[in-house]
Amino acid sequence: MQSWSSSSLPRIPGSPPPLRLYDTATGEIRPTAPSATARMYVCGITPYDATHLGHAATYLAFDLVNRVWRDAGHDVHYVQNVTDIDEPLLERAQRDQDDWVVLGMRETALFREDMVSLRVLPPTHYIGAVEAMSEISELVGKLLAAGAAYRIDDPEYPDVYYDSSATPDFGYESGLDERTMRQLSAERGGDPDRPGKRNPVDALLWRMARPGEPSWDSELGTGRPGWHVECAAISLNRLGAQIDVQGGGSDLIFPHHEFGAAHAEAFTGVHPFARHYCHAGMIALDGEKMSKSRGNLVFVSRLRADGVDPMAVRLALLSGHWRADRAWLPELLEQGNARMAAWREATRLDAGPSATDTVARLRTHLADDLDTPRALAAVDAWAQEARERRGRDSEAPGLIRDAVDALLGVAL
Ligand code: 5CA
Ligand code: ZN
Repeated sequence: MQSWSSSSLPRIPGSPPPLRLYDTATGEIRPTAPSATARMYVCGITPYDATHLGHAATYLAFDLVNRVWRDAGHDVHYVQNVTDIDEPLLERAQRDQDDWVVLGMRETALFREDMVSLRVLPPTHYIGAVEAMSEISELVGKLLAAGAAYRIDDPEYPDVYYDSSATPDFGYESGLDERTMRQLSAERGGDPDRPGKRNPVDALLWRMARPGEPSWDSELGTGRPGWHVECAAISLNRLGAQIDVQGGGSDLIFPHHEFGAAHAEAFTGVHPFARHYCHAGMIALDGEKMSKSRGNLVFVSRLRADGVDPMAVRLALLSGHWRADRAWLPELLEQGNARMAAWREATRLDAGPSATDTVARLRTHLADDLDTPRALAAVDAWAQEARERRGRDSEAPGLIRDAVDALLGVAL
């Protein structure tokens, strides 16, 4: 699929400390240690509705990872998928008498526009499940051949499932007990109660064609893939057996990322699949997680249509910590607007206080598990002094503007 266009990335003098991030699997904040090329896979949207502020917050968090690595001189090989065939997409298309392909393309196009407006750097590869169909079925075939998968004993629909006992340490990513796994599996697209599975949580790899459902020919029989194996195949084939960061929202910790990792590890034998499993907190509206299925949504495209500056949206979302579950409130947007105006005014002055310390603090806070509240406060302090006409450094406003652009993705 077509990715989206990139905004420029000014180079900032000096160098940042290594990026440390919280890893769900170990429960620790640990340094990332990418080689010259950092590898990141971030789960993309299921395009059955427009991008809401929860999605945007998650993609912004990983955009900062991308920016901090680039600031440290790494190339970033970044892959993102589009789940352009899945149950929710088919259900919505049916509800609205829409064609699922057209629905997916329309919402994906809108997502790209939202990402461009928010200045999210584009992935190197932006891949739809449909266009990756043959590589996905190939991986399922290999997992079957390796004995990591099995066909369920159902003469009508002998679907293929992943055997959770195929890797010795299944469960290491989420660290959940069996009961919780089973519960989350039922809530998040799994089918723990289906008879004939070796383990109730075992995840679907290949669903044989049902009447009226879209399907694809493959050596496994005509059908369509399960959700987790899509991301495993798309990632493995572009980023190799081990990645630096697997990203997504915390609703993907289980089963999605647990199974994605297990599929990849069962195939490659390389452990861990991701050196960091990183999960953004959930954005809530009116006390509940913002979600397409609940319908309590604030759309990025709606805000744009209402004339809201996307940079204020960006600042509003970055004002909270990326891992914290947090509420979206209209006040956040007001604060984002005020901050943007203050920073714009300060960086348009002829001179200001020296920017060296502020840039160093900005880098230090971002490297510390993306501590954006403190990073924003560092820029606030500089902007305040500049507006009080303290300091005579004529280079400083330009340097702050460049640093805010490169590191926070905010164009002033
Ligand atoms: N297509 C799959 C991933 S392969 C999927 O989860 N799609 S999604 O459209 O439902 O979500 C896209 C991304 O936004 C995921 O990383 C998800 O964890 C994140 N997300 C969804 N809702 C929220 C929310 N309320 N707050 C923060 N992030 C969210
Ligand atoms: Zn995914």
